Amino acid sequence: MQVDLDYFYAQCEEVRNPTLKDKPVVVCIYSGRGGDSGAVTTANYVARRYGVRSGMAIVKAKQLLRGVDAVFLTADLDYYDEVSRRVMNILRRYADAFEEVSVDEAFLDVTGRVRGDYEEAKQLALKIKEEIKRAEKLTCSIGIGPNKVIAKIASDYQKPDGLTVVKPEEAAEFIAKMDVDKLPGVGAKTKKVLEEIGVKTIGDLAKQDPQKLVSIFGMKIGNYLYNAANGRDDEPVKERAEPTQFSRIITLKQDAKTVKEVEGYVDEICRDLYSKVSSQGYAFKSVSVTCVSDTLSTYSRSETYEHPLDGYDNLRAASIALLSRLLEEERIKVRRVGVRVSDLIKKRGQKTLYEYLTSTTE
Ligand code: TTP
Ligand code: CA
Repeated sequence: MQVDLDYFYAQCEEVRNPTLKDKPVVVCIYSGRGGDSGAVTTANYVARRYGVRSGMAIVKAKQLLRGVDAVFLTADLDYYDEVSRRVMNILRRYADAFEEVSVDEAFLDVTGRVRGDYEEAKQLALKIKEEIKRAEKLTCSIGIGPNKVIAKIASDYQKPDGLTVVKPEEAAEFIAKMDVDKLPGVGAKTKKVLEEIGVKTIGDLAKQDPQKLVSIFGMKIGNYLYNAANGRDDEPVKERAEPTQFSRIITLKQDAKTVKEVEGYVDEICRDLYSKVSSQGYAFKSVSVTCVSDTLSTYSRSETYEHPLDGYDNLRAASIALLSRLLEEERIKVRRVGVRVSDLIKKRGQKTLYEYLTSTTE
């Protein structure tokens, strides 16, 4: 089951101020550069009818809503986090295994408690929706399916306040007519490559020769695409007790195009991240750098190393190398830059470098 809260930030705002409900509500992050510089995080469905979307410039949203009695609010991320934590605590109780995906999305493995029965799963989903409504006054959309890919697509299928149940035998047909980018993990780039080989819908993708997909995308992604398009996916719902990553992102004082201009920010982020990661006793094998452009598109580059990295200098060097690659390949104006370390390795006590490497490569 996937549970996804509807128009989350904006709905949180409606909850604490119900008089907003019938008006277009737009939740913004202002860039701090004065005026209306900044972006829309999300909007309620009333505002969406006017064309307002996540990621849009605030100025654009104001144009779309000119002459309308609309409400523009500054995002209150602490408040949304607090609501999120309470909702997640409710959801967790309904799951055999629980995976929090983002602030407003989670996977619940309910197979055991409904004994694999889809009707029972549906009743459980209705109960969950009711409880979230009663406790937090929030609506959500739930998708139920035989695996995470189908559940995710199903939760997006009817929104807001939706409930979509897809049985195993219906899975492939349910997704076949959808555009290929409805498949989780298929972004603009993959979509373009697929278009070049004549794939527009998920059904087109399902009919491809899996070998051909592997030759284009590599083993892991090629196989994923082929199986997922056929409604198959065996990724488990993963509990995340231990942290899986550490990250930080900051907004530049001025949009920038070169590594030199962004370098100082990366230093600051790496220093901060490294102190967090090392104080909690982790080393890491993957580093990723993300840039958000002036048009609010997100670009990332990441690298996974054979042996764990440790040390501020190494983190900084890896981040700068990724940033250089990104800025060379994408000619963008950078508005925000972030670094993430993941594939964390718990360091047990003080080990020599040798012990360390052998303990993590067995
Ligand atoms: P989403 O689940 O993508 O969107 P949503 O909950 O606003 O709307 P929907 O009803 O379609 O599910 O994102 C969850 C929250 O994350 C969203 O409320 C605000 C935040 N967000 C951003 O800050 N920037 C973005 O570009 C997006 C897509 C979301
Ligand atoms: Ca949502």
